[in-house]
Amino acid sequence: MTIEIICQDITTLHVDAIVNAANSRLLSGGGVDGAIHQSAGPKLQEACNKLHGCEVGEAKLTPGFQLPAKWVIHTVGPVWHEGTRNEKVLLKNCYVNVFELAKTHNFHSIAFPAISTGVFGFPKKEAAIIALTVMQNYQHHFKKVIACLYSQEDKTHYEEIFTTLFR
Ligand code: AR6
Repeated sequence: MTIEIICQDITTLHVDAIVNAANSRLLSGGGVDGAIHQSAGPKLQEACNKLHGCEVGEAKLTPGFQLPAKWVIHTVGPVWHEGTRNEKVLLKNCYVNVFELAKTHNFHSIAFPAISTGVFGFPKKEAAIIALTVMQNYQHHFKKVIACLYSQEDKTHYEEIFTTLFR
């Protein structure tokens, strides 16, 4: 099985690329973004500053610097506004554009956090369905696709949704 669902700090993973749930200015924030910048060191922000921001749903690449991951793919998830602002399509675009970028660079292993489900308030179930559906569509291009959750509860939730979608 190419898709692995794990509960771990994404900054500890030895993969080709980890995905950052960033903001549109690519300025180090809180959550997983803050953790990634903290572990990568200040060169990550310098690299981000050269990218001229990132639109919601887009994906941009930097090195991982001091991270065990070689690369960071930054994407900006939508802020949840009760589903009134095309949030589901925008979240899908994040996963699709990250995978397309990863394919271009021939990455073999990639790990995603649950984009938009923290500060940005996207409902976890809907976000998991979108994430796992796109992962399923792209997994054959990769050796390993990791859904990296940050609590045991979120991991269990993902596993249940995976089972209902694909088994
Ligand atoms: N490893 C894996 N997952 C994590 C980690 C970690 N170290 N830390 C948090 N999570 P969030 P968003 C999970 O808020 O909702 C930032 O300020 C967390 O439990 O990081 O897309 C940015 O600069 C949650 O499930 O991202 C943006 O302004 C998931 O990561 C804004 O937050 C996403 O939560 C982006 O908000």
